[in-house]
Amino acid sequence: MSPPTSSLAVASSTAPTQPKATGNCGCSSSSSAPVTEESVLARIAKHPCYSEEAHHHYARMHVAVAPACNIQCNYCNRKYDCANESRPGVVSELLTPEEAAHKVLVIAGKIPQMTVLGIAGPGDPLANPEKTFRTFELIAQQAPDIKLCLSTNGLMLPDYVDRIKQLNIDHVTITINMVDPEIGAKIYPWVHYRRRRYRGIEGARILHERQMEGLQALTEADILCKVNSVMIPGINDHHLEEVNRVIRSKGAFIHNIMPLISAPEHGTHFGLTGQRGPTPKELKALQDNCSGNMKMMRHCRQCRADAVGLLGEDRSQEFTKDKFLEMAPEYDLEQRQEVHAGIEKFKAELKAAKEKTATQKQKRGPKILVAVATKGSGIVNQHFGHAKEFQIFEVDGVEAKFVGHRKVDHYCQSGYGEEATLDNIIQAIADCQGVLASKIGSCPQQQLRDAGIEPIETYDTIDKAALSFYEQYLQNNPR
Ligand code: CLF
Ligand code: SF4
Repeated sequence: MSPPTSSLAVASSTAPTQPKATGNCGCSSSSSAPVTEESVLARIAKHPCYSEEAHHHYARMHVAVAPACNIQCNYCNRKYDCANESRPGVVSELLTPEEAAHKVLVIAGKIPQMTVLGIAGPGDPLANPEKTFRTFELIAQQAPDIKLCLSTNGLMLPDYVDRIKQLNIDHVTITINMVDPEIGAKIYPWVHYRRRRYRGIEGARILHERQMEGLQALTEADILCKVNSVMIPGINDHHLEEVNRVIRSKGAFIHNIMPLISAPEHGTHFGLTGQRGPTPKELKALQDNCSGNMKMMRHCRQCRADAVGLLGEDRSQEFTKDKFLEMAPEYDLEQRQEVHAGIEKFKAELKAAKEKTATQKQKRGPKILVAVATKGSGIVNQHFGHAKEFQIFEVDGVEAKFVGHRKVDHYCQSGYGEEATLDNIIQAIADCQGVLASKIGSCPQQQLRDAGIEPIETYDTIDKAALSFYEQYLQNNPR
């Protein structure tokens, strides 16, 4: 089995399980069509953020058309992109809606597996409504198969739900870090609303009320809503379980709890005052605690406001403004549909192979973690030394479940292995029992073994390779 194109990425299967939630008042959504699991699956099947499976195969892109913001978050420095959906310390080139549309049409031709256009900054898209909606309008007219996606802090959301619906924007993210304004006051120093600036609890209360109103309105309009929450130890880490319960009750589709990334050089309030982010273990524990309540996103890469490509890769530098303005738009609906059909066929083959393995192996054993070097398509297909991240799978003898990723500096620099980098990689995957890659040099192999991580060279589907490693691991380490 080979992936449909060499540049594609892959899949483990996490089906959405949420039927439409009922509102707080107990009444069900006012949407006329009942939301069946199948219809929701179809809506998210090509969205790499809403579907973990899709993120191995389909790409997204962002256009940075929205510079202004209407609130202040303590983890944001306004010189950079909105940290609600981006890594701090990243600056995107600002585009006009027309430039943005040109960029989308160029990339739709060059990366046909790009299925989603998101607007996520560099400020708040709904603090820049004309530029944001003009961009969406242009794309809807010229590239009708591209899904439209919007990310907002939620302050102005209730005013725009009708327009969002009209434009067929089916995916909206709200960043909700609290449902208690007292906690909110520790995250948001001020909120600018209807020409007035509100500080402290008063501002946080307005933001909270508007976020809840916006979420409820999205649910009633049958728009799939993802909620992002930034986990800030000592401030909202315990509170996020309550946030999770509330957003579920109001109909959010998926919850993405992201770690605070905080460093003094970012110049943010939290960075300068020494507020730490959570450890991977703390983040996973919170995600695990919330996962019984609703579908959790664990594959977010906190990308840039001008991100391009699969979630695990960043091709934005291939499409800087000076470059893409020189390129001709090559949007070709037929060619894109052919590529998508190839991806769907490959996904079906992967699924069948996975189901076959699962029926053969029915006894679940103790769980172990395995790190995987992959360029996508659900295959172990990357050299250990070239990996900029390792995907982490929890394996129990029956299935290999994606549970997160660890970013690393790649070990192989100009053809030579870097010792300090290898130490950092080993630290990043220290809780894994094995690492799977298409090639691993003899030197890193030895050091990985010394650290208790078994190196495995293979080129196979992740499921098959991980389950086969599991068997071997249990034979060598009987419990
Ligand atoms: Fe972009 Fe966000 Fe839409 Fe995705 S990103 S606007 S929902 S298309 Fe995705 Fe990036 Fe995480 Fe955002 S990985 S930061 S969740
Ligand atoms: Fe920064 Fe985004 Fe918060 Fe605005 S909403 S202050 S741009 S992180």
